[in-house]
Amino acid sequence: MITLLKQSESFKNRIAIVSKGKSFSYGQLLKTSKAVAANLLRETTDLNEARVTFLIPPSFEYTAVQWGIWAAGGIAVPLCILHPLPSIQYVLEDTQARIVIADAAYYDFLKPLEDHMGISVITLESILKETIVPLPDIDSSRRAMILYTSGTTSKPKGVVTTHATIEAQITTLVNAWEWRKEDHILNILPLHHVHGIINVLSCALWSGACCEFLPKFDADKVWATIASERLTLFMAVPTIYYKLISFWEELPATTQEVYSRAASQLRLMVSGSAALPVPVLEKWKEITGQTLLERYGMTEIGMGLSNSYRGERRPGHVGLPLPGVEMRLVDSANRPVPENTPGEYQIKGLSVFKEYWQKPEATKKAFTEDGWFITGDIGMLSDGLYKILGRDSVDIIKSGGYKISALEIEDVLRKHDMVADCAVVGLPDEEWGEVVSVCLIPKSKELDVEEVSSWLKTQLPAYKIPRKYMLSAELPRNVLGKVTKNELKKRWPAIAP
Ligand code: MCA
Ligand code: AMP
Repeated sequence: MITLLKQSESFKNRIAIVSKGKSFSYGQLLKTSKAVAANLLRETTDLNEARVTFLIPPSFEYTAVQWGIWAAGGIAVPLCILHPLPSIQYVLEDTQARIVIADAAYYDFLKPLEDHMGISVITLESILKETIVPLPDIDSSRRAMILYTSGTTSKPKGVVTTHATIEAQITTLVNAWEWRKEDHILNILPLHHVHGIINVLSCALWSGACCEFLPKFDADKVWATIASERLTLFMAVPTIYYKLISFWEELPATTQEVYSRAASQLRLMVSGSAALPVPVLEKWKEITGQTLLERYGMTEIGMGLSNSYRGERRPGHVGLPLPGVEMRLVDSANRPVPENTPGEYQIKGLSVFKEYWQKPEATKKAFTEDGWFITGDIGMLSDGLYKILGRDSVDIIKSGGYKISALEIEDVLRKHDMVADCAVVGLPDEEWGEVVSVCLIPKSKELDVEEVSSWLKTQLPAYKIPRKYMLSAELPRNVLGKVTKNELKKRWPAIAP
């Protein structure tokens, strides 16, 4: 049995999960996961890295299915509950999964894929049925999970981690942030990305702590949970802290006082997945007394750099490499750069991913010849701590903590009858970090932005839909004919309607 499951035997009577108003012990989680594994195995003794996709909101059932897939020797592929069918279908095709386990809420949505793709849509109910079979021994070098992340190619790539990678990603955080079994964390993040899956859920379960789920972020419910004073930890993206501050500011003074006092009791509040604006850090400190711990990570590496749990947390900085993470800052010839000089972060260590799923060329390109993972993030060492200055590619946008490829949105938009060409950029935004924005070159005068936007929503999830539109007769280009997106970003306020 993999370590995460094995060691939870010693917490059998502790509460592992609070979900939909019910508490579930580690004993119940293990038992249900084993039933999932048994139902998946049927006549076989080991799934042998078969990809098992699942579309289940954050919950006890999500966790039991994830653990069950691992216990049966499969590769867990969590699907995003916000994705429209074409995005889901892409993941199913790319992983060549034969089955998708669906929460009842998504069963009808997925069912047409059975005829269309020959995939089996399995109900949660049937997979949770009590059964026992012997479970296979899983070596930690085996593939465990595929998470999809956007990059500098149009389509998202599947990031493959092994059980050993996941274990390294978890243990470095458990040690650095001093997780303990008495901890209680609220998860409000989606569970198809590292932040929610590793930093919140898996670190809690590794430690014998309790993870409580809100199926979706809701500022009112988050503040009410903080006010209950049962939380010891909270982790979120900067947009969520921004939204919590906005909500707090609208409350009556007496409620503000109660909420602020309760928030000051937590032992740690962490921000990550995107740059934490200093005004957000300062405002959060003013209303809660908490200095947010900012850290830096990536789907391919787990967490890389972190401010200190016990020492200094410097605004605008991401701290130092976590234990077990080797990091260097280099110039374009891969030579280390001195302090106060911008360079690119490159990472080595046990927490680095194995490969992009069935993309050997992309995997090779992602590493230097001597095995450093090339992050594409630019930063600098300044007075003993590292900071992030930006990315080397204008085609990658971070909005609400989601990484979005401009090229993917452009490719979809170019399929629309009314669009001759387009360029997608991220424009700076206080709340979202960046907002997806598009300059459209119409095919004819009739281009209707509303119609294009509605159609796009059938193709892409809401967080990838442009919020700002501009129509133009042409795109700015350099002498080689390449669109100059930085120029477009600069021009935007002047030429947008
Ligand atoms: C939603 N809306 C947006 C965006 N997303 N508007 C502009 N930009 C966006 N990106 C709009 C919706 O269309 C809607 O508008 C309104 O906001 C509310 O939508 P809803 O989906 O309900 O938004 P929300 O629930 O408030 O979502 C905000 C959120 C969410 C909770 C911050 O974006 C989120 O969960 N982000 C976290 C993503 C994450 O986990 N990333 C980690 C990646 P209208 O009302 O007009 O319809 S892992 C990672 O990055 C690495 C490893 C790391 O370092 O952690
Ligand atoms: P993802 O591919 O969704 O895992 O996103 C990883 C990217 O998020 C990194 O490559 C960074 O660009 C960005 N990121 C994560 N944490 C931070 C941070 N604290 N500050 C700035 N950018 C961050």
